[in-house]
Amino acid sequence: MSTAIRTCPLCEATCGLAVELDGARVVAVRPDAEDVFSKGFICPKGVSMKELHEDPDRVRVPLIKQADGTFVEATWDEAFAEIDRRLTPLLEQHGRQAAGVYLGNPSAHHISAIIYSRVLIKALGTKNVFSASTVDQMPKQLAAAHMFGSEVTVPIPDVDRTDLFLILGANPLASNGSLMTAPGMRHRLQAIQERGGKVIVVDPRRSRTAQVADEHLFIRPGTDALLLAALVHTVLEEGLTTLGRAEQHAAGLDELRAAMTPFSPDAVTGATGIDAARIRELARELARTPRAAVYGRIGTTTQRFGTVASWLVDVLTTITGHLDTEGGGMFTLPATGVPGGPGGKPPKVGRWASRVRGLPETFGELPAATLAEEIDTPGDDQIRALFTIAGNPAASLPNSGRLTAALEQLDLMVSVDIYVNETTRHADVILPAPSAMEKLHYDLALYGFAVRNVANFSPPSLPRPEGMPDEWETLLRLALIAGGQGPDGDIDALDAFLASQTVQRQVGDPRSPVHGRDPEELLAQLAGRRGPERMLDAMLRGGPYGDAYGAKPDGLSLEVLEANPHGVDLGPLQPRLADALKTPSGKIELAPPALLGGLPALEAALDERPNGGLLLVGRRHLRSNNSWMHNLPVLARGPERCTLQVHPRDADRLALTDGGQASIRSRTGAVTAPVEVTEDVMPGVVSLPHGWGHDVDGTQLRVAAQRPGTNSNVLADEELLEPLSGTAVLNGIPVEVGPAAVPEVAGAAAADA
Ligand SMILES: Nc1nc2c(c(=O)[nH]1)N[C@H]1C(S)=C(S)[C@@H](COP(=O)(O)OP(=O)(O)OC[C@H]3O[C@@H](n4cnc5c(=O)[nH]c(N)nc54)[C@H](O)[C@@H]3O)O[C@H]1N2
Ligand SMILES: Nc1nc2c(c(=O)[nH]1)N[C@H]1C(S)=C(S)[C@@H](COP(=O)(O)OP(=O)(O)OC[C@H]3O[C@@H](n4cnc5c(=O)[nH]c(N)nc54)[C@H](O)[C@@H]3O)O[C@H]1N2
Ligand code: SF4
Ligand SMILES: [Mo]
Repeated sequence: MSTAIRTCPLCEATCGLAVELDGARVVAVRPDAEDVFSKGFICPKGVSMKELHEDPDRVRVPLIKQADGTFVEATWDEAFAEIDRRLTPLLEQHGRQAAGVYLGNPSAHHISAIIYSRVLIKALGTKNVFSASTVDQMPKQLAAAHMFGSEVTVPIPDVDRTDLFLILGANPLASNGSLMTAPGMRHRLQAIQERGGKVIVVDPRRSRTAQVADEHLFIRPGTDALLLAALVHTVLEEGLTTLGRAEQHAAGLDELRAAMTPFSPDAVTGATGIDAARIRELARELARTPRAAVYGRIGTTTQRFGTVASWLVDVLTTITGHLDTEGGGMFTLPATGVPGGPGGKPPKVGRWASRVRGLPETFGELPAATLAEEIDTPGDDQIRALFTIAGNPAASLPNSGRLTAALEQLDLMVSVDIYVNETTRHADVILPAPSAMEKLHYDLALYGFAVRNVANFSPPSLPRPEGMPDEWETLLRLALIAGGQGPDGDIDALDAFLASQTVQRQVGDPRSPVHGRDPEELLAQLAGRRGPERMLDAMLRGGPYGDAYGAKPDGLSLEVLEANPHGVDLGPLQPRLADALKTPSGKIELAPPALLGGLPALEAALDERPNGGLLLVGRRHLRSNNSWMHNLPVLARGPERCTLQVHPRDADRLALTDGGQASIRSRTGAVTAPVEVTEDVMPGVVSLPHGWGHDVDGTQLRVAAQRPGTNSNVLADEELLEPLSGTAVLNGIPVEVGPAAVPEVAGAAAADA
């Protein structure tokens, strides 16, 4: 028996796991009590890592689709040869834009995918790049880029030191936090209350987090930007503005004041459903509490005013004196961070547009909601070959019906994935990744959004099965094929080139601690490592806590992390505004013109009133993970989770009964779902979780298929986009609901359509 210590890769909380092993068999997964960050917290999904590793449905060898539509097992060489045989002539004939890529959520959690899918994209040379970002956090990144100069400079709520925590559209007790890496949110929220502080939740549902909060305010879906504007308005109007550390850095306060004029608390109360006096008092509370943090997540980003709402969250933080201060919104300094300072460029947006709808690119990506039309609309540069990497777009993107049909139309589809699911069943070749237990892990992205500065590296806990390449090797092989070097290209040469590029960048950066050093000397110090290990070592050693390749012997390197399996705590967040700011002006832009452009539409929303129609919102459950962990018995058991929550008043009005079936209809489709009558949703709002609908043909998800649920993205409309960031409106979808006549059949038909 032995114990392997590793970080859970399943959500953003980065909990420490202790994996008990008997040889190569996983006996159990327990919390790592000594983890410097999670300190023994884990959730049921962490425990399910054992079942995930053992899941007989998990794909372990490459699969190639036959002419009759069935998959057969293939060797890795056969699989890569097949991809080369089909991709290379396709790109020659139709050009580089004929390839598309969708990067799914787990690819943000795995260092291999973060680093090496970029290499594949570059090798493909396509602008048709899509990811989960535009059904998720893109508005926050866009707002941050305009205000602070970089899409990763997002203020993180300093939960461990705050005394007033205003949460909008997030349910960290179910999601375990997002763009706020903080394992054990329940304890952290409790600690706020124990030190006399307060948690306030704004949500159209009384979520688990709302239930433990000191106050919960129901808000009409999609109106957070109005509420936030009224809070900003009040602070400015009542002379409560304090900039604190932002004082010498803030620009645009006058423009902001002028822009906020229409949004008084009295003006927004009718549309938001929140009492004007409460809005005024909340603004005062935020302004007078020395340590207060404002945080908005999915409910404020995947909605019609996502970017304006995200901007106003950070504006509110700034003008109440809480930016860059303890207990407020602070900037994490991750161990792999790059030096900041002046010399910023404007946000990289709008450099190209999508082919069909002409929607602008944001940070190198097109709106994921346009993927279907880019495949199904004939013409030059139509997507004919699609790569999905750790993504299940058929379940996760709006208008699943249309996207599902589009996937069938592709000339070639390659999926790097571990299941045959709603998406990968359409693939021509499925290339599996090793089990999470067989991979190294470092949260390259998420440690940049953590509530403490931490670093934790996990080596593989188990060896990979014979012949199974690591995920980064698969991605590099695909890149070599895409670059025209055939299925047997030299991965190691490409890998060495990438490492040398990284080191060149470090020595060429005047702000780097290794500026001007000899790149060969640095590379020699990385010798003996390959792939993501070498890249990570380079980033750590050239990073803000690094050993500067030997120049600072006490500094971090991968070796130091290897010697500290429970992680290295680099301390609480520190003020670092001047260093973090990267705008061209060197200022915090409180009123960037691009974001002001979102205000006329917001002003028009002031006149909206509930009209008897229903708005659909989503929700998450602790035992579910987006579209893909429903095949694990330990998580799947318990009550039905894919239910339509309806307020009793609406249930009465619509003749819906608890436990009965409802039919839910939008512009794009119709599904049925079991009804859960509950006062936990506000009248006029219904809630259905996403990521379900496992009853389609051709998947290999035996456990999930037993209780498939219904795919809420049949209802989400690919035409409803937040205009500034191209993010899909997944919350606040107009729907019609009634009792279902023929329950099962209607749901299956719509999801399959
Ligand atoms: N209606 C509605 N839709 C939503 C949302 C919502 O709130 N409402 N949320 C949106 C959000 S925030 C997100 S992030 C997206 C997520 O949507 P996706 O980007 O589609 O990600 P997941 O649903 O998590 O699916 C993960 C995929 O990765 C595979 N996978 C798991 N582990 C690995 C691995 O180690 N390697 C590889 N190669 N593959 C792996 C799984 O089998 C699965 O196919 O959904 C979005 N869609
Ligand atoms: N257990 C579990 N954990 C997860 C995931 C999962 O699927 N399951 N997914 C992961 C991913 S990919 C992400 S991005 C994060 C997301 O993390 P969170 O943002 O915390 O996501 P949710 O739990 O969906 O909480 C969103 C809340 O917004 C509310 N809401 C809906 N519309 C509105 C609105 O218009 N205004 C306001 N104010 N609120 C609204 C919903 O009722 C819901 O309570 O979670 C991650 N963690
Ligand atoms: S909270 Fe997230 S990181 Fe922690 S154990 Fe659960 S799934 Fe894993
Ligand atoms: Mo997400």
